[in-house]
Amino acid sequence: IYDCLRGRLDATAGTITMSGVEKYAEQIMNANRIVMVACGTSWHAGLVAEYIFEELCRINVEVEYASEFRYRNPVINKGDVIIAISQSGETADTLVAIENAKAKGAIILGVVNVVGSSIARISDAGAYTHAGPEIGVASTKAFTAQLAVLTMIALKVAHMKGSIDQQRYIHLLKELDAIPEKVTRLLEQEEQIKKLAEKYKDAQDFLFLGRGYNFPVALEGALKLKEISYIHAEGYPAAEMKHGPIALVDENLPVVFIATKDSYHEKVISNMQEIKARKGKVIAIITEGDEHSTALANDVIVVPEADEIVAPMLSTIPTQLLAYYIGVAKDFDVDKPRNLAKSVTV
Ligand code: F1P
Repeated sequence: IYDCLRGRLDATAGTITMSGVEKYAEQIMNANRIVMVACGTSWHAGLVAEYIFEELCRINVEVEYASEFRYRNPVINKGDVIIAISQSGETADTLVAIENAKAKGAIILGVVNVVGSSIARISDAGAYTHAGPEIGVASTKAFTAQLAVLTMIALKVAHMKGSIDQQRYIHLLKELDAIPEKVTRLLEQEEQIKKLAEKYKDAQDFLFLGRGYNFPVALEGALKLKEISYIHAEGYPAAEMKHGPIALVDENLPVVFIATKDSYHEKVISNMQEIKARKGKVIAIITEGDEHSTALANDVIVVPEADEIVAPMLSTIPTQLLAYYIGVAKDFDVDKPRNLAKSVTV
C-alpha cells in the first residue's frame, strides 16, 4: 500500500498525480455514468468505489460482475467510462467484457496490479496498483491497493469537478497518507486474531454484516473465509438482515460486524443488539476507544480511527487475518486453496 501511495500523493501540496488516468480526467468528469467491471474480490473493491465516486463526484456508478456483463446485452453508450478492476490483469471474464464495451465506444480505464498484463494493455489508460506480487491465490493486499487507487481517482475527479470542497479534499488526502502507518499498527493485533481463530474455527457457518462503505467489506470478509477456510459464510448489508438472514441466527452462529465509527454507526449498534437478543456470537471490528460496541460484543478487534471513505482499507484486514488463521488452524494450505486458480483465464 505504501508503494501504491508513494509518488502519487502529495498531501501537503494538495495534489494527486496519476499520469495514465489524467489524460482522461475530462471525460471521466463529464461522463453520464461509470461502470465498474470486475470479478471476485476486485468486484468488491468496485462496490466500495461506487459509494465513494457517487458521494464525492456525484456521477452515477454501476457495478457489474464481468462474468454477467460479458454474456448479457448491456446498454453501453459512446463515452461511457468503464473501470476494469483486476489483480492479475488476466481474468478472462473481465477481459472479454471490456473488449465488448470498447467495441461499442466506451472508454476503458484499468486498475490492475500486474504490469503489462492483458487487461492493462487493452485499457485506454489506467493506474497500476503496485501492491507487489500476491503470493497466495486469494486476493488480499491487492484489494487494499485497489481501494487506495480508486479513492485517488475519485478524489482527483471530484477536485477537478468542484464537487468536493477544498478542506474535505485536503483532509482526505491526509487520511490516505496516514493509511500505511495505521495498517502497521493494525497488524500488531495478529496474535489476538489468531486466538479468535482458534475459538471460532469449528463454526459451520459465519455471517458478516456491515453498512455503507463497510457493506462490501462484509462481502469480502465472507468470500475470504470461504476461499481460505472452506467455511460457509454469507455477507450482507446489516440493514438487510431482517429480510431473511436473521432466521439463521442462533447460539452457534458467529456474526462478524464491521462496525467502525461512521455515519451508519448507531444503526449498526442496533443491528448488533438484534443479534445479541437471538443469542448469536458477535465479533465486532470497531474503532479504537469505542466502549459502547465493546460492551455489546463477545469479541472485538480494534482498528485505528479513520474517515469513513478510507476506513474499508483498514477494516478489511482483520477479516483477511481471521480467514487466514482459521485456515492455518485447520491445517489447510492457505496459499493454495482447493479448486481456486490465481487467474481464471477460461
Ligand atoms: C479475480 C478473482 C480473485 C479471487 C481468485 C479468483 O481475480 O475472483 O478475486 O481471489 O483469485 O479470481 P482478478 O481479476 O482480480 O485477478
